[in-house]
Amino acid sequence: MRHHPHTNRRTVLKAAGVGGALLTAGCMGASAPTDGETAADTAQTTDEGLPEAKEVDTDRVAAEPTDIPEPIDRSEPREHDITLTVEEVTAEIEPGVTFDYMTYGGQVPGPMIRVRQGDTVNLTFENPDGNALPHNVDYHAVYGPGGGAEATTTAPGETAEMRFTATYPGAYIYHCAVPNMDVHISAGMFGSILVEPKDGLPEVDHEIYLGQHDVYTKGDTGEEGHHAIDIDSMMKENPTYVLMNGEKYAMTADNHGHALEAETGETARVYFVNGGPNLTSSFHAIGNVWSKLYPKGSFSTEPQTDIETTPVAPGTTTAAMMEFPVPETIKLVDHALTRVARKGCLATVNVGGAENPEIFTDDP
Ligand SMILES: [Cu+2]
Repeated sequence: MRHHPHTNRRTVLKAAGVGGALLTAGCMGASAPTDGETAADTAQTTDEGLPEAKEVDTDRVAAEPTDIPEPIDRSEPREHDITLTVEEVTAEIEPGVTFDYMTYGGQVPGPMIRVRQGDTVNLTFENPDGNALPHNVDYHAVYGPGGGAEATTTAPGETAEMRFTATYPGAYIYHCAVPNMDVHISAGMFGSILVEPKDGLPEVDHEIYLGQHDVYTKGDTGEEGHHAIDIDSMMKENPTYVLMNGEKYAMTADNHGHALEAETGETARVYFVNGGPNLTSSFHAIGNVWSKLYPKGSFSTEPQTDIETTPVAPGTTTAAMMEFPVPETIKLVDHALTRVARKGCLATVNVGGAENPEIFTDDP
């Protein structure tokens, strides 16, 4: 899958008009912004003597949907040494709105782990010094206490290790499971582990990795400034944002130029993880259909075919295929559409190529 180039995950922002919270990037629990302080107050003076809005580094948390391990092409099991690192980081939900994320590997969803049924994983779990909170990881692909949560519970500065064998195939979620787990997941602590069946998966031209989750903040949707987590709205399951890959409209042409791209005649398989913590997604591709759907991420049952919308419950990864017979912009959405129109849940795929008027034309 090609996409528009971007420089790197770290995005430099002009912080004019945004409170000092941006200055705490990477430092969970750092001091709150001073009331009334703006970037202009702390602006540097240039050589020309003109004040310039201060440039602030803010981490971009949106996972690159194509930055995933290659499909597996081997017939024997192997071992994997995998390190998963917790990064608490302040980043933008949308331009001008910052939030204290908790992440695996600095991205939402966390890095996709890909193994073959029967493979063994030697996992190193790092909770670096500088983080504020204890964390762990529960893999739904693991037989064992808490899916590994007990073995990996660590305070900042601690590292834990565990080993597991992926005995059953499927697409699974992993997530933080400390006692405050809803807060940690809502702050971004979830990802996917893909356990390929022994015979592998059908070949496709593109693979796309997306994660939805719901975010509850004290601010209103779109209200400029720093947003703290709001337990009240979490209790009511009434999120401020519902996001695809951790940011409002992160995977669209209008936001960081991250629309996905494909050509007519190609195929794609989407891995879609719903972290929740609370909302079930009604996952739909506008202008397309899930030509093959692996219900609830199961690779050991026959796929369903030609499904318009599939429920994806919190704590589930699903896998689904798309074909691209005509050029169009496909919108991948939660079909509870207020979450798309107002709360941020959208990714787009730009399909280029020749028109196919037998299938669709706007000039009959
Ligand atoms: Cu956590």
